[in-house]
Amino acid sequence: MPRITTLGEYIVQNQQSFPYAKGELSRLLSSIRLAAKIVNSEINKAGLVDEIMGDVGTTNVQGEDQKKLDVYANHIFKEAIRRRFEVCGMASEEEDDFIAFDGGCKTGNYILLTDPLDGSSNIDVNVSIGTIFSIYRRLSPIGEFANIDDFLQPGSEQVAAGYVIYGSSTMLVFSTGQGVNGFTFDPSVGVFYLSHPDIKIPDNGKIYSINEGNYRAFSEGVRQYVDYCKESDSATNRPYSGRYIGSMVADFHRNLIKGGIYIYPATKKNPKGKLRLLYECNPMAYLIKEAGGLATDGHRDILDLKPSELHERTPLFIGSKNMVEKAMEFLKQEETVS
Ligand code: AHM
Ligand code: MG
Repeated sequence: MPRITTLGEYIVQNQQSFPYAKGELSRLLSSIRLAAKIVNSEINKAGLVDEIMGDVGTTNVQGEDQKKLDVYANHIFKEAIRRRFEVCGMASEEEDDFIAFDGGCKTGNYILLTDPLDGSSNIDVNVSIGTIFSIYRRLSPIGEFANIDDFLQPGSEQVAAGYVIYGSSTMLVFSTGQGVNGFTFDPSVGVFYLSHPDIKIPDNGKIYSINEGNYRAFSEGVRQYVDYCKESDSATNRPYSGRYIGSMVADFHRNLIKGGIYIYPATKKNPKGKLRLLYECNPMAYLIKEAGGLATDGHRDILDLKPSELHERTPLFIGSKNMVEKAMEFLKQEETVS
């Protein structure tokens, strides 16, 4: 019988191999675990209670309607990390500006960026949603308040990243730079168990995930790649299957396990795409790299992009290595033609 490992045991067993290995990152991961459990419990009730469903009546800084659970998840993650003092500052999709924690500024060596509830348009229809997080070492001196430079680091500087998927099972999937591990939550005992050790994404997959309703607004190269996915070719297992949930965490998670590509490209209306570099693309790019896959903006490695603002967006091509490389070939041809 295989040995069962809980997330708590995993953190204790592996903390010596975590970057900087002083126990701080372990405590921070424990805070995320706690917040994930609380948010999970609330999400599971979403269909029952009108009070926690629907819009809260406000918009976030990017003009999107905020759902009640968006705001709730943001609050829970913020409070879970604020109270532990490992984190000196946090930025979130749901906050206009970054937050510098008073307590954490004296002791916290880390900063955290998060999309507390990604795919939130799916909340009201009982479809999987997720929390995404990204962790860096601070650049500002300890004792001072966190500043914007702490948050505008390239993704290559991340020391850990992960997501929680609230799906048919709830899972916490994360990496501290030594591969990707997935933990499944058993709600009857309130414990995450290591269910998916050392996840590797296949180099080739059979799934493409893109909002094809925007087809006419894509560039010529992206359109040609989508057409390529639909062509018949037994040598490359085409046509691929189109799968698009509209929750990046869920689309990403499926493709990570089965192999596939997720694309949110530039469109005529949104020349920088839709997804946010700092708390959506960078953490997923960090995970995919650790799992043996690839993440680019169509031309450059996502992890090499130097952010210039907190809520900046970027096109994203992420997933199985060979599929992402193929998509990039089409974008390159488009450049040489134009
Ligand atoms: P959100 O953070 O406001 O939920 O937006 C991000 C989501 C992704 O999870 C998803 O893949 C994408 O937006 C869907 O967008 P669209 O409806 O334009 O295809
Ligand atoms: Mg999001």
